[in-house]
Amino acid sequence: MERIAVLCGGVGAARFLSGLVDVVDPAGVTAIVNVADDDEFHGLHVSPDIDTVLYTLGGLVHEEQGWGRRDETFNAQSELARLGEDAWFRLGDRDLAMHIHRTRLLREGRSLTEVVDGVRRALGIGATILPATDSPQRTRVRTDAGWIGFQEYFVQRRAADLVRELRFEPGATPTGAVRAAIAGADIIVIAPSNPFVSIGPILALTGLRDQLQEARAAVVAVSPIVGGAAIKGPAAAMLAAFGYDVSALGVARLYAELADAFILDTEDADLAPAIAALGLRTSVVPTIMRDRATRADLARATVAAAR
Ligand code: FO1
Repeated sequence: MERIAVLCGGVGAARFLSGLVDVVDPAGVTAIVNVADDDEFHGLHVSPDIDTVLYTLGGLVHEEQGWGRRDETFNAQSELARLGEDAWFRLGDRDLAMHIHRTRLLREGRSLTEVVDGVRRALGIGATILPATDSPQRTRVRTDAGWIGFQEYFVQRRAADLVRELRFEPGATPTGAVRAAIAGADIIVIAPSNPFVSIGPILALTGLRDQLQEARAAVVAVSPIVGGAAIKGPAAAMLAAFGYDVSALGVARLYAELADAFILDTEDADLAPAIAALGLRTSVVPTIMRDRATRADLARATVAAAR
């Protein structure tokens, strides 16, 4: 059984993982998931990227939206708003059960790693799902309105501000389980997630970048940018704001030191020579994950690129 560790953000990574567990033994797959998007709402600990991965692999996700539960209702949220609570971060009734459960266990002293593993088992998921860290590591975003929290930037202000600077709570360390997954992996994948706010916090964990560089496994990165646009979210705007090409080549430059191979979309085939010139093996394949078949094809191409 091949052991595959995948560095993950939310929606793009979750869709990628759903294809991966279709084509390899899920028991060999470990998702290492960003937690710098985590925040507290109504006194509850919310872990958006972790939950997106859990709901997707558990078959519970709202497919079109990419996050949250399908068949969701928002009765509790309406009542909270009636009581004067902030309601800009929409928490559904089914989703709330997850946050209540997680918050209770964290308050009782369990680690996020333990909590997520319990949920994974309850949802019948075969792959291992690891928070990248059990330390607090929240992203702060500097905009012209000053420093704000990630969800304030992303959801409340609809990612409309120009991002001047990003900071992750310092001192966060990868868990022992994350370090072991990277050390033991045959293949390491950087999922098609935002390089700055999803993969960036994982790479910022103490010692993690060095561990990846020293890993015996091939590292394969999948571009989240197709035809100069992000499939979802503010990755394109952030590439521009930080002075990178808004293209798969811009992403490849960010990962050139870490990765051995790079997967880009057929639409961007003309960028392959420039990416190869960075020292990366390139694979040009369809990367837009429309349905189960295209997700599985992308996963197969990614595994093949590692060999
Ligand atoms: N994204 C939104 O755009 N609006 C929301 O109201 C919202 C609520 C929400 C609740 C729980 C959850 O797990 C995720 C939620 N998201 C929402 C998505 C999420 O915050 C972002 O997609 C990620 O943080 C970016 O990876």
